[in-house]
Amino acid sequence: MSSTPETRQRGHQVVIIGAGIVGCSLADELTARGWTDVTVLEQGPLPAPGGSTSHAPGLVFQTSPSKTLTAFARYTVEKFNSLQVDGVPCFDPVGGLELATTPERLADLHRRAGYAASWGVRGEIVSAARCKELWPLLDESIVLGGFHTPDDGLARALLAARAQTARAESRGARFLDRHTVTGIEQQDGRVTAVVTDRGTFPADHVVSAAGFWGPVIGRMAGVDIPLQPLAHQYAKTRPLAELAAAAQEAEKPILRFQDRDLYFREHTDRIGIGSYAHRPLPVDPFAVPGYDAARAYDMEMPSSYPFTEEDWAPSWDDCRRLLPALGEAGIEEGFNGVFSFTPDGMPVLGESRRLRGFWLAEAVWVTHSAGVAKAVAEWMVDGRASVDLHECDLTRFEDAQRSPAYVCERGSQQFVEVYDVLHPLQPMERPRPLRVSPFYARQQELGAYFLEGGGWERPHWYEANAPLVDTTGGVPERDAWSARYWSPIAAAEARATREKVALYDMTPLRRLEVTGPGALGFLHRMTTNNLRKKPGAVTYTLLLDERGGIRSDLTVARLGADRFQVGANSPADLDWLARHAPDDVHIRDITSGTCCIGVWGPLARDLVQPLTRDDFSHEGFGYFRAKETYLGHVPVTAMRLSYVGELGWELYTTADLGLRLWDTLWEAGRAHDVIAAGRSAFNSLRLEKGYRAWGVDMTDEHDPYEAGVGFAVRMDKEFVGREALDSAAAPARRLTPLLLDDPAAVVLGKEPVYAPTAGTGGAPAGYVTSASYGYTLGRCIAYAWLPALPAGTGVHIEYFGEKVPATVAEEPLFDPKMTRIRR
Ligand code: FAD
Ligand code: THG
Repeated sequence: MSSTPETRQRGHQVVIIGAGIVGCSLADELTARGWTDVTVLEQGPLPAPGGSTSHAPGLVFQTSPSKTLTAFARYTVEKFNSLQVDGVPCFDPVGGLELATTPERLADLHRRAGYAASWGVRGEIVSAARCKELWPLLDESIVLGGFHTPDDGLARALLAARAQTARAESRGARFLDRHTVTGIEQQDGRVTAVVTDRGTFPADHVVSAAGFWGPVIGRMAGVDIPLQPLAHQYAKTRPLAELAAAAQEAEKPILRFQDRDLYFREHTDRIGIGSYAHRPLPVDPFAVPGYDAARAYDMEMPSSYPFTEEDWAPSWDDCRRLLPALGEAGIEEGFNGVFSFTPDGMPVLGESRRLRGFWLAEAVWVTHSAGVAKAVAEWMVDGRASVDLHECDLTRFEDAQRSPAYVCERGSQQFVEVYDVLHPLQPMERPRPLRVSPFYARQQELGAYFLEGGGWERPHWYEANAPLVDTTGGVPERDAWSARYWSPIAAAEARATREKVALYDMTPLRRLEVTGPGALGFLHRMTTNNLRKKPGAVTYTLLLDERGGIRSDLTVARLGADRFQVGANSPADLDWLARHAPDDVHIRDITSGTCCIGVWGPLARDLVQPLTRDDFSHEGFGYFRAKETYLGHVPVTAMRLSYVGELGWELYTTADLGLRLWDTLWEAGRAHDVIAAGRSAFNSLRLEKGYRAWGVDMTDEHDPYEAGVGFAVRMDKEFVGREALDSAAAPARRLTPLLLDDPAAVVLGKEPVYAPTAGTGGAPAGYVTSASYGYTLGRCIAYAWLPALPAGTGVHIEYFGEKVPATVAEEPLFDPKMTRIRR
């Protein structure tokens, strides 16, 4: 191969840092795809180099609230089931059993059974007696029930690493142990080589699969890797008389006792016990040495610290309570093993924006390792993975979420909460507040109930609106779970928006400024709708990838000939656009320096018009138009659109003038009974209008037609993804609106949906994406991915194990003629 810079940029020379389970799996997946020029550099000795993989007890519980994580785990199980070394299989499908000893946990297990069904994992809720059958050592008198997943089990992580190493080597990969990476070389924003203590290795692509050493490798590359290493206790009992006859390494299901933050597995006649019950034990990755043969006598592995008895003691009592036989045996050995935690508990994957060719495959459990490796290999080779990765994409962290202080605090909290019963809306408690809009003081005065998203404090409702609550029974009572992070005030705020006017803080909505002579051509080519409109036009349009999958939905406002404001979703949008932008286009994230208020409701025009000399009439300021004007003293960019489906405007200004804008609107609104309204009402109103939320209702796994946003696609122009849509088959599945039959019933999202004619072998036909009570409709709305079903079809949604009847509805559910918005 010639080594001119041009060809090198397109080369496939890969260096993987780290030969733990992730590095080895990735070498296998890359070489399987024809990228065979792969070098794996490992500081420790193979085959047990001393990272987290070297002592992982290998429990694989596949079920997770995340569809993507569950898909990773399912692939890992499938793959490890097919691998063996010298006749020893890499996976033991002993099954999994999660126990409930409290009613809250039992309810949560039903919810987890729902996730399992939604994402395709076999599992059933079982009685305490059945738990005892599966695990005879249990004291079933403290058990209320369990969740049994027969396809879960034990991964032999080191063996699986070896099996995958052998396959990768047979295709040309090389594994070099005792090579410590000390530097990453780069030129013009691309990686060029990896430096080790034993020479330099040229590379077109470098993947950091260094486990909890990730931040150290990141620093060499100038890239933040937001993970926190924490030690976690694992211990083995002495041999148990009850297991003396054991012939296998393990026979009983892997066991979780989440109520006491414990898990268990068999090691032939011993029991292995892991605990998350102790205080977080953060470890500084910069202070952890690599494997050192000379020190191996006092430190077996760099990732294994001495057992701290005092942290173990309280858990031991819990262990004996659950498994009384342990009392006789006692603990033989234990250690504090280190692995990675991220601020949101998800892996960190993808190519750095700062350094092209530098990839991360970090913070990955054994459970997800093969799935992650497959996805990253697809991403590197094909430009995209076959599953939606937005929850794992390293770009998801905002600047304010990458400080070491934040990463440590949140990572430690993830450790604490690993087994907690977590409500889908439950925010972390610290560090808060981190990001606040300029209206924060006013929101506090109005009694805002804040939740957190993307580091932002976001009002969900305002106690000040409590007097507006309908006490005549208009809003049904809720079960205890769905009543959390909810208030009937949301209903009142939704009604006030439909009847009068409300202010919504839209500041966290991501805003990009796109400027330059090439801006129009660039945005037109990158997105699906027609953007060749005069300044003043706003367009709803889609970002697709080459395969026609929805990367995002955007609003693009043309504010000047060469000046656009883009309303976007995740930080990945900025990354994607910046990657594709030619030199004459400049893209800037202006979210933090600006703010936005949505003024929506039938009285919005009466509120805003007196504040400006500009014409805000329907004729003077049409739907999906933008104007730069003044409201009182405040320069604003006004856009006439509304995610809640009412007349009104999004009003943008700079952060310094935000408070003044709020006060101006508030004063002018008094005459119209203006209120401030929160996200809870907002989400209800947008679902009534059928507006999709990217990342929840649709992702890059979906094309625009099945997602119901085909109206934003213009096939008479060129755009990224067009070819794929040309050949797209008629959609077999659709994002389908459901209305729950019982006006008092609610669901929350991610529940399985069963349809009479679809789904096989008792499997669900699909799953819910978003759900909210529709206060105007008087029914709960649930959007679900389902096979095409005619309106009127009866289905049922499983909520905490209960079958909740629902009916396929016709879209949009509210104001189909758009009479409320276009007037
Ligand atoms: P590692 O296995 O740590 O591999 C990274 C490699 O990179 C290391 O070998 C290291 O030597 C190498 N490296 C680092 N820096 C350099 C450098 N500068 N130069 C060269 N090489 C370098 N997960 C589960 O799914 N189920 C479980 O039951 C489970 N239990 C666990 C119990 C304990 C006690 C612990 C500690 C972890 C457990 N985990 C479990 C987590 C799991 O072990 C890890 O998430 C996983 O092994 C990480 O794999 P990895 O390949 O990313 O990292
Ligand atoms: N405001 C702005 N930008 C945004 C959003 C926003 N970008 C990201 C996200 N939200 C985009 N989502 C939508 C979804 C629907 C609409 C606007 C943004 C919408 N749709 C109308 C409809 O479907 O009938 C109009 C579509 C059209 O006329 O083409 O209003 O909240 N600034």
